[in-house]
Amino acid sequence: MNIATPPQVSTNTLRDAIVRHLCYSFGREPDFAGLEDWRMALSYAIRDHIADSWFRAAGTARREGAKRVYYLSMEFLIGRLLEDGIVNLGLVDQAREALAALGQDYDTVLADEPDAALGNGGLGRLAACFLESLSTLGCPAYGYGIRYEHGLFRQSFQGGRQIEAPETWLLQRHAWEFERPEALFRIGFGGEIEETGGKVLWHPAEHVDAEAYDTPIVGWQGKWANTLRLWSAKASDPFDLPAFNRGDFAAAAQPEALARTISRVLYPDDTTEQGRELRLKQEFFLVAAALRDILARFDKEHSDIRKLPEKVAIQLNDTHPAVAGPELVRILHDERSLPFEEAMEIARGCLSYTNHTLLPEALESWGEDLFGGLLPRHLQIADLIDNAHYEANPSRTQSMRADHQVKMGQLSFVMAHKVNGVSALHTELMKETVFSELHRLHPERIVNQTNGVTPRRWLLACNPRLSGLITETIGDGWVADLERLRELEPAIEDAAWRERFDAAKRANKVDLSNWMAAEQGVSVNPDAMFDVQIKRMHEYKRQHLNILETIALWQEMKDAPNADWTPRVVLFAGKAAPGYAFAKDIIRLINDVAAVLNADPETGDKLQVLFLPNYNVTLAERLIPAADLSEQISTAGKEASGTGNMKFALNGAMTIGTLDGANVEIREHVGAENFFLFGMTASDVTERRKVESHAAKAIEADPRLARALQAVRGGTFSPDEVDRYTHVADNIAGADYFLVASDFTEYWRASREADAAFRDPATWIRKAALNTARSGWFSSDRTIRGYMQDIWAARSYLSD
Ligand code: CBF
Repeated sequence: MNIATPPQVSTNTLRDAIVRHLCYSFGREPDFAGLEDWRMALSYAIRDHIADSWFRAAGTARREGAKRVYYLSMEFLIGRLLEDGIVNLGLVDQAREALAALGQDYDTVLADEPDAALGNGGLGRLAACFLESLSTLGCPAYGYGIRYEHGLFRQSFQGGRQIEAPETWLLQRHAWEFERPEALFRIGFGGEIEETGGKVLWHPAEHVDAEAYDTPIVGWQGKWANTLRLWSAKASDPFDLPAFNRGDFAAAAQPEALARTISRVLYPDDTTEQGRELRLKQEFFLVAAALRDILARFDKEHSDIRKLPEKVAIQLNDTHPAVAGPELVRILHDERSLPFEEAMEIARGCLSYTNHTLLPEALESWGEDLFGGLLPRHLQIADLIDNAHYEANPSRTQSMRADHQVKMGQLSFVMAHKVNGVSALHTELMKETVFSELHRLHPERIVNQTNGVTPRRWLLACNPRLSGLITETIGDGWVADLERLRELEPAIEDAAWRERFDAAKRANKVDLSNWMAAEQGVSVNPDAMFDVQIKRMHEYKRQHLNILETIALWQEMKDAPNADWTPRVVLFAGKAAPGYAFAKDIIRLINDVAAVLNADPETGDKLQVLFLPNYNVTLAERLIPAADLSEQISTAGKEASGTGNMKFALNGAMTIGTLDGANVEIREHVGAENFFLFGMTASDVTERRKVESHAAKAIEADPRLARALQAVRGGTFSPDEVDRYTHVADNIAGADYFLVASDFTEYWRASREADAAFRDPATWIRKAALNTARSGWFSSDRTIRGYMQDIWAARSYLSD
């Protein structure tokens, strides 16, 4: 049993450690050190303490022969790690003072760290929150992913248009990883299958090496640290010497360059066949390396492979690592000689799968030619799994092998002992739609685990003013037990306390305004309502609904400029997939609208719009504490959960939202009266789509909507190219699959309710504070406990 206490580190000890690392790890005398040197030296000084808890945790897990949880994910959106480490070790004051003693500013040094964007959105950030909670709870775990050289692209705007540039986080020095050249696995692709003497052997045609890089992830108070192990691709035969000696230097370097392609970029463009093949290669690369590693660890500690499910829980984060099913069966059957049925049972005992979306285009499926070409034995095994599964069931409407495809959602379902959705609504929809037939066959398999967020990063660290007030009011027990925020409720009834809550929010808004003035050159009014929509750009998330409503508001303001309007600053941030033209057009439209509205002398002081470029974890940490209104306006049934919605509520923003994903549960927790609800439910959406010309009818019924759309169509925001947005207006007025028009009127109504509530500060602050007090259930600690109990049968190794 691990009875750890947080490290007791004085300012002087930390200062000396910083100087020692500066001199002896980086060869720099303090007088000649630059910002990056200071950041690295501080990181190493902090990392030493993290490593202590990491060694202790690993030792405990080994000694106890603990069951390990393995979280396989193509994305880990970890962001910056230095502040996380400092906060979790309880060393904020010491670090600040130690740097000050050395003539350095704490915030400046922390801001030098690159934001590791090894993910795309919610699913990747969730994986990062989960790792931190697994450590906080003392559950032995590994995250397995890919060490992409280039994470999600860097976004900028030119003439309002999104421009993508490669993300280069590894060009700056990275303090956290340990290279593990000894943890190297050879991964095969393609080739032939040989059947001899009742055995099947796979002879891959091509090989690439996977090398591990480990990053320790420390939990609250440094009591435990788990490992994020990222794989980097290297050539198995790095250098073609004969080619080099012939003078063909390009050919000599080719094996290395080709191999490295696998871990070069997150989400290669998969509109080409080569791009799709690379993506499947990445997925298999991750899975094969992780399984080899897992089995090597198991073999060191245990001798009977049949015990695998007792010691190993493997979570598939979405379908991306789904090929783990066939690969584990292949290893157990072909390499370890277990009967096929038994290999399947053991694999299923280890594997579980989280579904993060029901959008058909996001549920991966691979053509059998591509799949079989790259993984010939796995295609055979997929067929065997499919046959075995459906032997008793003649209907195959949801088979994983149909239309010459391998369907990864169905494959994951069949190979998992538990399948979970990420919010109550989403889980029910999984049962009713994509997995209905499989659910009928295995009614016990689908369970719900509503997402959560780590309160260490998403309240304690990112919002020191509010978290300071909370700790002063109820003590610091909430950090590890977030439901204790409920103890704030009596204080919320005290006007003086509410004023302090409001002062914290206002100071955050002033900070954000100053930052936006410095970085974007736009001054905004910190007393206006900060209305924020930050997330990936997607039609189902309906950023276009938000901007249409903003246009309609502007038009009404111009009709009556002297009326008592609630001033608003409408903030957007988010990246569009490079190949998603419509989403990119929405970005441009928002930027064009911003240019017109912000320059309007009649309304510019009441309504401003700003699209902040390059949305990432760090920007979210800056925006969320300053938000008044959180926009969660997806078409009902489309957002599996959302996690931004939880972060906003926790930081005292009110939600305007639909009954979608975790919004439903947020509203139940914070109270219907503290949430601006609008729009159709998931079943209304299905019905509405059946109504002929539903969009045209909605537009006809709402002159505001008609006028806003006319402005978009008529070039009000694109005078240099009048028909630039005709197709956007046509889309909304036409098929309108995401029901922007049909939800507009209700959205407008809810938005005006928000305006009215904001004009009454006493009421607003109370409601906002109740959002904080009642969001404790949305801690990822609660979610992870749910997985440990209902899915992994894993336990904590901390004493309390
Ligand atoms: O479950 C985490 C998040 O995953 C997504 O981002 C995804 O990638 N499918 C969903 O869209 C979110 O709703 C969900 O919160």
